[in-house]
Amino acid sequence: MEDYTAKYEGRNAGYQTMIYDSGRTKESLNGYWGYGVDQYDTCLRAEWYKEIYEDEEGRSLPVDFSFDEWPKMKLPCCWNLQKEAYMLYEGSFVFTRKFWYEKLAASERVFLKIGAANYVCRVFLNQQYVGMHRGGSTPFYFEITELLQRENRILLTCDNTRRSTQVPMENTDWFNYGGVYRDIELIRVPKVFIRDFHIQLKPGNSERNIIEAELDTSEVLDGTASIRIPELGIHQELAVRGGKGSVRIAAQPELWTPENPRLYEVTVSFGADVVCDRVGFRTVEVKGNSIYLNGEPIFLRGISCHEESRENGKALTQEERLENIMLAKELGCNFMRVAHYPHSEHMARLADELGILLWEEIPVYWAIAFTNRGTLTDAKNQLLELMRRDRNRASVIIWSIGNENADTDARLNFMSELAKTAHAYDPARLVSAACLVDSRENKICDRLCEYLDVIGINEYCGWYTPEFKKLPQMLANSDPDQPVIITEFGADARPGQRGTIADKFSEDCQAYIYEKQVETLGKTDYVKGMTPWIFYDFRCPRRLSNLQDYYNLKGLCSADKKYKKPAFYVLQKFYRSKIE
Ligand code: GCB
Repeated sequence: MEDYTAKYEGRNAGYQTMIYDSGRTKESLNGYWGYGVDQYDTCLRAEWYKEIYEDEEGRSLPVDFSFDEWPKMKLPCCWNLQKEAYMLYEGSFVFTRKFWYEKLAASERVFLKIGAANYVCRVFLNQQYVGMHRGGSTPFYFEITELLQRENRILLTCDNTRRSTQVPMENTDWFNYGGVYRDIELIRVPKVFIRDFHIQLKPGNSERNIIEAELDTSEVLDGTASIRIPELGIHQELAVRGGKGSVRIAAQPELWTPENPRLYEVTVSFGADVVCDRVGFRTVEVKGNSIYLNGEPIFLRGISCHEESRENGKALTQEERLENIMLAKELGCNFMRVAHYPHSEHMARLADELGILLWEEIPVYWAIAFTNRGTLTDAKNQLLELMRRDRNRASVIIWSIGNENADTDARLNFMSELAKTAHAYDPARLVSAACLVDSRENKICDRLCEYLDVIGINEYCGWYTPEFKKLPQMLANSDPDQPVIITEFGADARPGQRGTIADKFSEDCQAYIYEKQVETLGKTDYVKGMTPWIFYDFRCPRRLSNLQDYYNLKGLCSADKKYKKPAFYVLQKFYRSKIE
């Protein structure tokens, strides 16, 4: 039982090692990879990646792997859905393939990007350990320039074991899919390249006529970058000093809104490097109990959503994402809470294109190891990776630092630090968390609120809290200083199951609870939005009744999204009434 992982603990990819990749050409390593189910982590223990087939004297040695003859799996995917035998497997898989590399420019540098792998992923290239990443839902990058040859063997170990110190910890109310489930890509950049770029409408500027941009280069040097936004007639120079530069540009962009999701092509160049992005300009702020988008008060007509489909688990196709947004629009939404962990970056890009505001969240869920420093480092890193990935997305207006965490001292220390981190990194967006109601006082009273711009509240009056009247009482008892979004309410309903309003798991009971909820919440001034739980039914290992059959049935739609339950129409009617 030697500590076989110790030698693989260094070289962690994190938010600091991310590179700006928007508009860059990417060479896909998706496709068929050989794989082995490595339940005992023998690849790491026995260093398979070194591919030692002979001893020093040339005598052949027995090996326990067959990299080139292994069965193949098409990555990215969730392994659980590739074979029945892998459905409930939690542990390590080894993935490997070969690829060719042709150097195109003498000084080019090459990065490997993995969009997401759940949860610990280690990367090996040509018999060398490259590095590791922790966190199941954010992208990570490694520079591999020095290790590349003409023919390359890449090997990934991916371990989705649930652990008490991880983020999330062992116990969640969703399925723990395993796999390398987002794109795997190579990115070539010039020797000196744009490492990071951020652009936005200056917050707090009531005229909305100043665009701010900042840029980091890969080396500490001086030079001049240029920013072009042709549709605004902008061609602006930006002075780089010591690898950093920022600029303010007078401009009058058409503002991005859900109704008019106007995006502008932005091209940035520095030396031989060019990146580009499609960016919307808008402001979001809070004053008193209200939320303002571009200076106009807004009610957030939302819905919560997991990143899941019946066929593909978390590895959604672009069509499935599009379907989700279109269905949310049909419901009358202008807002989605993409819970409880970062969804794919393609989701935020689509939301930008199609006009849906987003609440993005990290999986600081329930009682994680709040006293563990390593856990805080991990959570902070996931938060910063998410923010760095999506901070040019106009659709994203709220960063959520967690969900349903009991108000203890340890949690307050942990999460207030996350809130401060989020505010410091991105002062232009709102920071929130989905908080619990103080059940003893039956009111909104959470010490974390002081650190938040918007208070998220999960309440299940009519469902887990059987007495519905507790909801109006709770709302009357509360006097929050900030706007409140009811981030969860809901009830389970098995698709097609009819009954009385008192019959749990019937559509009638669910629809009735929705009616009572929207009626009550709609009358409460400081409630400035809601994201009921949840869009469609989802796989959940905690739901073992015969009716549930391992699904959480709080969806407004069935898991395949083909069927809308009556509660869908209740919410739709309410949202329509909100569009004045
Ligand atoms: C909650 C959690 C959510 C669960 C939901 C439920 O409060 O935030 O993750 O799935 O309740 O259905 O119980």
